[in-house]
Formats: sequence, C-alpha cells, structure tokens
Amino acid sequence: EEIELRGVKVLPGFIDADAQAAMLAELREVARAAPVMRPVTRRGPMSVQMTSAGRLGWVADRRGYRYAPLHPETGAPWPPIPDSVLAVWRAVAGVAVDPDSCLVNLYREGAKMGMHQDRDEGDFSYPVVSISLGDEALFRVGSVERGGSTASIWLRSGDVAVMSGAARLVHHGIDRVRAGSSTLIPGGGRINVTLRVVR
Ligand code: MD3
Ligand code: FE
Repeated sequence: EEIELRGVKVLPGFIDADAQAAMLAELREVARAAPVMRPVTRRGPMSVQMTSAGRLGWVADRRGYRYAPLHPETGAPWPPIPDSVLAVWRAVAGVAVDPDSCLVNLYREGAKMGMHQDRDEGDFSYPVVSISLGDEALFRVGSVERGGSTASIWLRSGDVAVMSGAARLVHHGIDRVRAGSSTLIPGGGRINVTLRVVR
C-alpha cells in the first residue's frame, strides 16, 4: 500500500530482498569506482558519507556545495547509475526523462541528517526518488517554509519514496538510524540512494 506523509509518497517494501541484495552489489561497484567521502560543509563535517553515480555528483567542501561532473578526489567521471536503480526511477517517477544524478548516502552507526531542502537542482518540476537499504531510519518531514510542525515515519530496507509537486521542496531530514535492525549491509548501517534530474 502507498503511505502519504506531507505529500511524500512512501511505497513500503517496493524492492524485495533479492532485488535489494542485487542493488547492493551494484552499489558496491559504484563505491569502488567512486570512493565514499565525508562531506565537509561550512557547518563542519557531516556524519553521513557520500558518493555518486551518473552525469553529475553532489560534492561539498568549504566553498559550498554543488553538482560536479568529476569525483573531487579521483578526478574521474562518476560511474553510471546502476540498472537496478534506474529501473526503480522508471517505475515510479512518472516522467519520461532519466535522472542525471544518483546520490548514495551511507549512514554508519550514529549518522544522521539535519532538516534541509533539496534546492540545488535546476527544475523542481521533476521528482526526487529515494531508495532505502539496510537499517531502519526515522525520516522527518516538515513543510516548504522553515519551522512549524513535522511528521515522522520509519523508512525500512526496500522502501521507496517519491517527492513531487508541493512535496518536492519540503524540509526533511533523518533523525536517527536503528543500528542492528537489518543484516543487509556488511558492517551494519543504512544506504539511501536518491535520484534527481539536475540539468
Ligand atoms: C523530500 N536524504 O539526500 S531520503 C538527501 O535518507 C536526503 O539520506 C535523506 O535528504 C536520506 O537530500 C532522506 C528522502 C528524501 C530525499 C529527497 C527529498 C526526501 C525528500 C527531496 C525533497 C523532499
Ligand atoms: Fe534531502
């Protein structure tokens, strides 16, 4: 069944266990070609580690953050978006265009992500699609304006979320990850994959 939370559509268990394992194997290849980094923003080092696939990756440093065509440490182009990931976008995004960015967020124990908006993309009429793998995470959604009330939901391995329309610009974050709630990822933790049309 589909759950709607402040306009965010959550599809629980959209990806079955076998497909999750296959996707994880493809993501391991992404991380081999494009090593995960801990972004450092003006607010300091993030607890989430990141890498990307696709034409553009999300990079952060003291100068700010932006989409870039090359991995900042290897200087190489980002690897292609895995087929298993692209298939999820094509099934749920509802647009004819493929994503040009696939951000891979790795949450090891204790990692979280503060409330923010995703507004570094050029056209907010395209959706953002998010895939959760591994440990469960408490996802919080607010509104387009800063502050105000919020609502929360646990995202579990295999869940897919689609943010489109008014929900595309809502504030959101990950409050905490429940360590040991999944055995999918060796060493524990959570991976979130987000797909975007950046242009
Ligand atoms: C709502 N990632 O990468 S996924 C991000 O679990 C990000 O790693 C979180 O926020 C994570 O920017 C949350 C759910 C999500 C992703 C993108 C959104 C919710 C969103 C974009 C707009 C609105
Ligand atoms: Fe976000």
